[in-house]
Amino acid sequence: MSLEKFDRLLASLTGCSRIIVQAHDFPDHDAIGSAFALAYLLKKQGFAPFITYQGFIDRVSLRNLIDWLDIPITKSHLLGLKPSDKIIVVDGCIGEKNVTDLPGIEVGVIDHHQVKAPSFVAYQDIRPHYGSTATIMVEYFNHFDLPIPKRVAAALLVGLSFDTANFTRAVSPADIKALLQLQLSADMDMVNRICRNQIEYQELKLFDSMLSNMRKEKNCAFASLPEGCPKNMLGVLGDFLLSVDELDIVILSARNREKTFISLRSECKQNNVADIVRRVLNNSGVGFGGGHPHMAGGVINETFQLASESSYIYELFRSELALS
Ligand SMILES: [Mn+2]
Repeated sequence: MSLEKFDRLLASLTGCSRIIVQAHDFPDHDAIGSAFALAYLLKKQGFAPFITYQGFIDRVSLRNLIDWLDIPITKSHLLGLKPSDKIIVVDGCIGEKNVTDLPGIEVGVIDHHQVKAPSFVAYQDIRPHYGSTATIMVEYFNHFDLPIPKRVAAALLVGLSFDTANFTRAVSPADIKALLQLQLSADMDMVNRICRNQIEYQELKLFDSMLSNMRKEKNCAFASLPEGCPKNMLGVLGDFLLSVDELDIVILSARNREKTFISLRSECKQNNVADIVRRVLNNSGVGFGGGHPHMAGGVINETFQLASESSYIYELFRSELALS
C-alpha cells in the first residue's frame, strides 16, 4: 500500500497548530497503542498532536499500558476543541456509533474494522484484513524510515497481541511482519507483563456469576453478567468460554451505567458475529453494534427488567445463529 496519500494529508495540515488523534470510545489496547504511535510520528513531522478518547478505561491491562509506558492522553473536555481543529480517528471510524463526533473536522481515518468513512474525510486508510491498527502504524513508521522507539513498539505489540488474541485470529501476513519488527524494538518483559495481567482479584467472582446463569445451546453459550461488570471484562470472559472445546459461539451481556452491553465471540465461519449483531440490533432499532466476523459488540437501548435480561438476549439472537 502506497502512503503517498498520507504524505499529501500531512502537507495539507502544514500550519495547523495542533492535531487531535482520537481513539474510538471506550478504547482498547490497539486504539491507544496506535494513537500513541501516530502521535509520536506526527510530532516527528513537526506537528503538535494530542491523544484523546471518550468513555472510560475500565480494564486493568489498559490502565497498566498507559501508566507503565507513560502514554500522554488528554480527555477531550480538557482540550477546548474548536470546529477548526483537525482530527484523525484511529482504530475506529467517524460515523460509527463507537466514535463520538467531537468538535473539529475529521481529516483522517486509520482503521482495520469493516467500516466505510464518510466522503468528507480527506484521508482514509481502512484495511479490514489486518489484525490490528497497530500493524498499519508499523508500516507508517517504515514509510518514514523512522525507527520505532521502545515504548511505542511495546504499545503497538500489546495492541497487536490483544486484537489477534495472541495470533489466534484475524492474522494477516502483514501482522506477522509487524510482530517480527516490533519484537526487535520492544521491551518484551514489559509487553508480556502487560499482556499477562488482565484480571483484578476482585473480578474473579464474575466468572462465578457468569457460570451460574450460563445457558448452553448446541455450540453456543449465553450468559448475563451482574450490573456494573466492566464492558471490557466481557471480552475476557467471552474468550474464556470460547476456550471451551464444545463452545464455538459466545454471547454475553452486562448492564453498565444504564446501558446493556453485548459482547459476541465466534470461532466458526457459519456465524459472522459482526453481521449477526448488526442484523439483530441496528436493523431492528433495538440498539447498535459492529466489529469483526469473529469478535463483535453492541449496546441495547431498550430498558427491561434485569431478571428477564438473559431470556431477552436469548430470544433476540437465537434465531439469527447457525448452531450445530
Ligand atoms: Mn483494533
